[in-house]
Amino acid sequence: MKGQRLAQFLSQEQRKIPGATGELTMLLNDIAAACKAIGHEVNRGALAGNLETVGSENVQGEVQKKLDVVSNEIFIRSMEWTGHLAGMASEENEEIIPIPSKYPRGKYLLCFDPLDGSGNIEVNLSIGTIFSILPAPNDNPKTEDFLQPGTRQVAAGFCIYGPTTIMVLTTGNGVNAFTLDRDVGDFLLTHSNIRIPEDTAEFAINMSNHRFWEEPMRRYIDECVKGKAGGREKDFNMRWLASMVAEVYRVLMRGGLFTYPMDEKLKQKGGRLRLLYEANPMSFIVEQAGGMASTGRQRILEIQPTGIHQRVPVILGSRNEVARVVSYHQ
Ligand code: FBP
Repeated sequence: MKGQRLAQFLSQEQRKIPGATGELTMLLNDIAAACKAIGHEVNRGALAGNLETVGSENVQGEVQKKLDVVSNEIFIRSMEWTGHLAGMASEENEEIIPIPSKYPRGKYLLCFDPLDGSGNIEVNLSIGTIFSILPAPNDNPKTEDFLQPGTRQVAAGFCIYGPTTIMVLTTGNGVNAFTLDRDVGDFLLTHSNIRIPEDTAEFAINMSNHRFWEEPMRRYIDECVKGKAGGREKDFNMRWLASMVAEVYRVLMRGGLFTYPMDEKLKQKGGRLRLLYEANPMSFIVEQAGGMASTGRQRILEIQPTGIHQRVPVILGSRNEVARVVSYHQ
């Protein structure tokens, strides 16, 4: 019920799964603790010197902010000792991250983007941590053991560091959200069984790429912009927050269509957003909340990954609008 502590909610959910060992429950509680620590650093911002760039570039060729590096370190150090993981993959690390031999290993793999939306750090807009949990085929995983389609995810979630810090979570039985109560230092259930409205009049896209999009996406967005004057049954509103966690959270709260589609500039790379630790966890959450997530040509969760940093086009949100975009790609 509302106000329930995250640990109590997870324990209750665990009891619904016959034979559950409690490993996933403990792992999710450890992830929540890591997100609280990252949120603390995010909230300190300039006061902790966290807004500077560190001059290095990550595997994506993106200039790293100190907060990117700090968040990545916090997540790795908070998770490696837990005994629930056989390995990790991070947006900030080129190779998979092994569990140090001094720590026990567990039966899960953890893929994560420690701080998504980092372009928003110095302008004080919402950013977040995204994570995806896969079964580990063995306790000494190689890179190819991470290359599992999103349908294999055991759990996924994100923590958004905004006016409030909110953890959104699915273990395959619906989507729930927990707001951090700073007085007691705990995540409390505030949004139960979140459902995305099937229809929407709001789309989110970076319009400056219009001339680079494929024709089906140009057609869809041009129709939305024209609204009733262009043949749609309603007029549309637009949002673009340059922070996937913030966009997806808004879609969960009031519906919408979020997309970072394929474009000419990104063709070589395969898209903007990464499959393992952005598109897959967000698609799992969106589908669990009654929405739809596609590349335009394929259900995202069914993509067979070819690399841990593989990028894909993303179109997700209110089912009827995503279905329309998919139909334009046929
Ligand atoms: P990072 O993980 O490097 O932050 O990149 C992902 C992202 O910030 C998404 O959160 C967001 O939707 C998108 O890039 C914004 O891209 P652009 O800056 O081209 O609008």
